[in-house]
Amino acid sequence: MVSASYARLITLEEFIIQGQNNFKGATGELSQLLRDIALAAKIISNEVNKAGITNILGLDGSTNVQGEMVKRLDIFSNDQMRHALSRSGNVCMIISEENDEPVRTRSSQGKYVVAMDPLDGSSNIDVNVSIGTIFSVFSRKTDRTQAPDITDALQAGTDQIAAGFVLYGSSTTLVYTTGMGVSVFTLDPGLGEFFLSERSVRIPAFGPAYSLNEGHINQCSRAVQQYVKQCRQPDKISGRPQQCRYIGSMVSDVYRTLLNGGIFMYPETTALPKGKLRLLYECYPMAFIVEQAGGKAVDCRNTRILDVPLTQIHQRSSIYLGSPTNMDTLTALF
Ligand code: AHM
Ligand code: MG
Repeated sequence: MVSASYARLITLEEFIIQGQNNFKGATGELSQLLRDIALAAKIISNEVNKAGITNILGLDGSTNVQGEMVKRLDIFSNDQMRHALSRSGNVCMIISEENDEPVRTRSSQGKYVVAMDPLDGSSNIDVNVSIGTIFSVFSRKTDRTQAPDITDALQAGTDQIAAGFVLYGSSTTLVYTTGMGVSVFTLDPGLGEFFLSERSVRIPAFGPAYSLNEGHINQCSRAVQQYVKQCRQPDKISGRPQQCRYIGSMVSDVYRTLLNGGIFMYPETTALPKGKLRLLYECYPMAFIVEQAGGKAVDCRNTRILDVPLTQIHQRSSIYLGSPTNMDTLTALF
């Protein structure tokens, strides 16, 4: 992506500062938080890229040549994100897929709460499939003079002030929104610098693909079965059947949907009546990003994901997101 002229490229740092300058009353704390996340992303990216060679060297849980126990990458990513988020003192609480309970940082006066899936899709590492980090940022509800509590953790999707994900793929890509559009950055691994690759991403109004674990189709609702059946027929817009594209790694499937359009679904099934994905740190942030790009995101009741109430930090939800036209076709069947 980065070729002859670096001069015209905007670094993540520059972009964050520009955004901060355009926002009256900004204190710089959110900017610092985004920088901290970017730092953790670089460290995780570096480690993910070494995963294959680590396996060859026999470091996956066994003792390595330096005598250290190598942690699984998802634990490593959780630790890196936690360290990064604790650096600046701006985060008072972290909710992670890897931790049963919300974790209070040492900065009890910190202004923000971050929910995250530090390494989503990690079961795909062994087969070299793209994986990612998903995050969601909230302002705390409690007063800064007191310790954060569960009300800080259980916030509404519409309370998110920023959300994003990092995709560790053929390149490392950081996608985020602060509610003013979606921006994409690509890591130049040689320089260790994220450069702006796309600003104000818009999801195509219609896309030619549907994405779900079709192996579960017989366990899905009639609406989903009917939609998939429809996708297999030539559609009115392209005259061709839709493509089925499913990586099984949410960050990758959502990123493709964001850029190329289409629909991504993780429906409720008879085996998983509440769906599989987690509302707080998978569905909320992806829904925020997709909406900011002009798309839609709902659950199986056609409730906007950002309006689905959160009652438990690890709560699951069904999710359907993507291009408005594809989404309207699906939800008409609900
Ligand atoms: P994880 O958080 O344990 O990695 O699980 C989430 C992942 C998503 O990335 C992906 O969309 C989904 O699980 C795939 O599930 P399935 O294998 O059931 O299709
Ligand atoms: Mg996950």
